[in-house]
Amino acid sequence: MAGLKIHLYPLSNFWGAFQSSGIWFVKYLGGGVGVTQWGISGDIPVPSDYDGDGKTDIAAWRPSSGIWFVKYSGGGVEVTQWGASGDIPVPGDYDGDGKTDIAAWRPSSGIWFVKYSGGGVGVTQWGANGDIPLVR
Ligand SMILES: [Ca+2]
Ligand SMILES: [Ca+2]
Repeated sequence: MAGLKIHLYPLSNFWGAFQSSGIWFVKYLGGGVGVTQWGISGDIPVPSDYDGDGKTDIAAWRPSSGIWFVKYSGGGVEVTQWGASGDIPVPGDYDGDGKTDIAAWRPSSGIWFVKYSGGGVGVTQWGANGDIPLVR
């Protein structure tokens, strides 16, 4: 495992560990563990509840192409191009419908690009290069 980074997450229904090679190790709060290959080396883990069922979905963002790979906890997969190389993924529920919205923040311009789960797009300039975007 030398050279592999592990990201750890406390999430709604599991503890997640994303290995930089693209392997997820999941420990469910209700018991049991899972190992899933989702993403590749270089991807950024962006787990959140994209389908709004109350359970976290495994997801990865690929900086080289800006493509999001979401594996819905309720079943199904979404592959969406959103953002570009150099952006920082900032998924969150911006429209308040209970489903996480795909979003990217561009450090060079400070612009937030939000793809609302309820439909439509939001583009907002807020912040500047060097800032760290926070989403809750
Ligand atoms: Ca979910
Ligand atoms: Ca939403």
